[in-house]
Amino acid sequence: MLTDLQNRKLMRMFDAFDYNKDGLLEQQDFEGTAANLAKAFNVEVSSSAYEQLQQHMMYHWQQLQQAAGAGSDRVNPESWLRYYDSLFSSEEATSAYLNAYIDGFYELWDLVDPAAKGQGTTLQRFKSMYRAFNLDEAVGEAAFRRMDSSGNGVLDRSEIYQRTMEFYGNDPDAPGNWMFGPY
Ligand SMILES: [Ca+2]
Ligand SMILES: [Ca+2]
Repeated sequence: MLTDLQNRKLMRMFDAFDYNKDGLLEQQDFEGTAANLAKAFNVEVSSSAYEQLQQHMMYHWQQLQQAAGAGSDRVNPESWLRYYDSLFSSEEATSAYLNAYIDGFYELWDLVDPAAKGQGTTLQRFKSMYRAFNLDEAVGEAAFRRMDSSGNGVLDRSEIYQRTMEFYGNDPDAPGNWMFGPY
């Protein structure tokens, strides 16, 4: 059972992905977010990176659609929360999910921002991601500073893993709670 804290954070994430703000997740939200990511990172619309980015986001949508929406073309908040509740049924399941998620996240960085290949989650990249989600960049910077526990201006893989684990977890004071801003 998800706690109130987990529900609030997961709904922040839901809202970030709900590009057209109609309270449901659909394919067009993922297309819109892909287009926004491309814009935030100056990826040209006709490039192969753009096409890969669209495919990447479509893959995420299809995974979500199958798992949470039972094949429906819309995912509502209740299904979204139920999906995460079942994902976190065991520590092993959570860890397997997170590792795959973070691999995808790192591929995405290097796809949209090849100039900084292998640099992980820099402040600049994090702020651009916030912009792509139509979130306030200043809030993104504050969130990043909280989450960068080593203070070196980069969220490296172990920090991302830890912060993401915290985002899905249940510690009210964990810095990872800030992944998508105030909650
Ligand atoms: Ca939507
Ligand atoms: Ca760091």
